[in-house]
Amino acid sequence: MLHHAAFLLHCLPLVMGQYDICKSWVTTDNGPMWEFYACQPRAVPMKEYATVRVEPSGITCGNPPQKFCTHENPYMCDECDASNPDLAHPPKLMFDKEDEGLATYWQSVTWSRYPEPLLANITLSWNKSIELTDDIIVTFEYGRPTMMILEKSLDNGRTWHPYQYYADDCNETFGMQARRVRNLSTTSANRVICTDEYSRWPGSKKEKNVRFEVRDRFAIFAGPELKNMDNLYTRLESAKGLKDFFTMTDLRLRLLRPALGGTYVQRENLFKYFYAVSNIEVTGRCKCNLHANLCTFKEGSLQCECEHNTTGQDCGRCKKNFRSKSWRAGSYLPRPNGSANVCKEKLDFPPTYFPAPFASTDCECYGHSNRCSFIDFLNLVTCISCKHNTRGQHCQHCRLGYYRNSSAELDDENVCVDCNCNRIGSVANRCNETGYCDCKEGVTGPKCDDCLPGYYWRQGCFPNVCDEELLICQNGGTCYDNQRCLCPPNFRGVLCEQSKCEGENKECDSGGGMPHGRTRGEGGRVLTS
Ligand SMILES: *[C@@H]1O[C@H](CO)[C@@H](O)[C@H](O)[C@H]1NC(C)=O
Ligand SMILES: *[C@@H]1O[C@H](CO)[C@@H](O)[C@H](O)[C@H]1NC(C)=O
Ligand SMILES: *[C@@H]1O[C@H](CO)[C@@H](O)[C@H](O)[C@H]1NC(C)=O
Ligand SMILES: *[C@@H]1O[C@H](CO)[C@@H](O)[C@H](O)[C@H]1NC(C)=O
Ligand SMILES: *[C@@H]1O[C@H](CO)[C@@H](O)[C@H](O)[C@H]1NC(C)=O
Ligand SMILES: *[C@@H]1O[C@H](CO)[C@@H](O)[C@H](O)[C@H]1NC(C)=O
Ligand SMILES: *[C@@H]1O[C@H](CO)[C@@H](O)[C@H](O)[C@H]1NC(C)=O
Ligand SMILES: *[C@@H]1O[C@H](CO)[C@@H](O)[C@H](O)[C@H]1NC(C)=O
Ligand SMILES: [Ca+2]
Repeated sequence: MLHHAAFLLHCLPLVMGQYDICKSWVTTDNGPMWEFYACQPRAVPMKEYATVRVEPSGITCGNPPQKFCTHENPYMCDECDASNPDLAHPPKLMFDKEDEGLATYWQSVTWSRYPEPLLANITLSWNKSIELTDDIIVTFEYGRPTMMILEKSLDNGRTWHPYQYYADDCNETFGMQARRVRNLSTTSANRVICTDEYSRWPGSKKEKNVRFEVRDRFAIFAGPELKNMDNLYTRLESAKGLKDFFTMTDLRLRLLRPALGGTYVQRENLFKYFYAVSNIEVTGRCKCNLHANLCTFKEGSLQCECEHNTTGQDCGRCKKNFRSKSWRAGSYLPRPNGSANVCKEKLDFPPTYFPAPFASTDCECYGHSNRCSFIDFLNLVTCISCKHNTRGQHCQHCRLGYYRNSSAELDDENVCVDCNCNRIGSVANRCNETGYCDCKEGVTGPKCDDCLPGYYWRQGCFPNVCDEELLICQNGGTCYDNQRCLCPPNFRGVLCEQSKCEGENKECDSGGGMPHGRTRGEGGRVLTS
């Protein structure tokens, strides 16, 4: 029976299939080998791994001991005393296990300095990127704040971004229209909104929770029951910034105004205005870039147990000697097992080029070569036989006649695009970073296959002989293909500007313009330049 239970426990994650295994030993036509999958750690309550800071100093009640009362009954009062464990309300009570019926909570001082605002920051830091998988739920005792901002940081607290605004009147408080996450669409799923849902007093009496709605945002893609996870995972991979929206290293609650219990602050009883937080629930997982299914808490910090020959706190790098391709995060796609995008070992270095300094240096060729050689007198390692039209020490440049596709990754096989310059119109098959070729005189267009105004194309661009603007055929001549004027019989010259009756052709009559015998031989001849 026990054995059976253990077996079930082991199998459960496989049945759920939410990217919980990183590799499996499979038998193929070529014998047994590892097959790799995208994998991620399980979602867990993350509050247990956070360090918390409450600011400003002196905001926690009880030092000195202080009276506080409730909104429901302003005569029902109690005392906060930091020196008495039964009456103290330190920050750690926001993270303890709640016994049923008896809430333990952090509590602030009361608003005795009204009308100066009562401000408090509660900052949770993980010193590690984590990804939310469920709603953040902050539980307030004695009423929810009427004004609050949830902020997050992605860089261990160096920069902060608003995550959600909360107010009983969003427009008045933050100049934002009140919205509901449920009303967001696929294109606005990562929009930062202001909501009044958790801040109005009538609801505040019974309801204690303030939420950051992760499930509702997921539901925009996966449907109300989160049944269509395929669509969610596809979106997470493809929609810009969507994954990052649910990622953070730190979270901060900026408490800006406590519950008022009505429309106005009663100056004569400021003892009933304060913040009290009994729990902060943050459900998520370590971000391991889909390269680990385990995350451990060692010496006070979270660390992915990286697979796929990756390393780093978030498995964000390839291990040394596994950098024949540049690092890539695993992908949720294709469903159901995703792509592992493992780091590959660098292969077959020509042994003759293998002196000691080489081994300690990387052969990084962005996947365009797996061979390097060591150049002794320069003391550097360089890729050799770069493929895919690349060149350079790390195959990081494009060969002459190719240009870098700026929207493709450096390790993309198609990163170098043929300049494809017109052979006749261009000076050489060479182009700049945006694919523009160097054109000969009179030629234009990205590929040099067009003529500038005033030029016509004929195995290259030649200046117009005639046109409609500057080089107009005269004396009734007509312009043919910009190349020549078709002149009336009595005129000649490039632009038909010369009368045949001038000079020695004295036999022409000046006014006539009809062909005479003398000119018959020339009849129909057109002049070209
Ligand atoms: C809370 O944090 C913000 C930055 O996010 C800072 O500007 C503000 O001064 C802090 N407030 C207090 C009371 O420490
Ligand atoms: C944060 O994590 C890094 C990497 O694990 C560790 O080196 C550093 O000491 C940690 N910092 C703090 C303040 O815990
Ligand atoms: C928002 O507030 C401004 C002034 O504070 C007001 O002019 C505007 O009508 C308000 N908008 C809404 C939707 O209430
Ligand atoms: C959400 O959408 C519903 C239906 O479209 C609408 O009645 C409601 O006013 C919207 N709520 C908010 C806060 O925008
Ligand atoms: C590195 O990857 C290879 C397969 O590419 C695998 O056989 C090996 O076990 C991996 N090594 C580590 C330390 O994960
Ligand atoms: C996904 O992984 C499971 C478990 O390792 C494996 O049995 C299954 O064949 C894989 N499916 C695909 C489509 O690769
Ligand atoms: C550049 O790369 C992007 C992304 O791979 C691709 O969609 C696009 O077609 C490429 N452009 C050219 C000119 O090859
Ligand atoms: C490439 O050349 C074109 C045409 O001369 C120019 O418009 C473009 O700015 C150039 N691009 C770069 C990156 O120099
Ligand atoms: Ca508690």
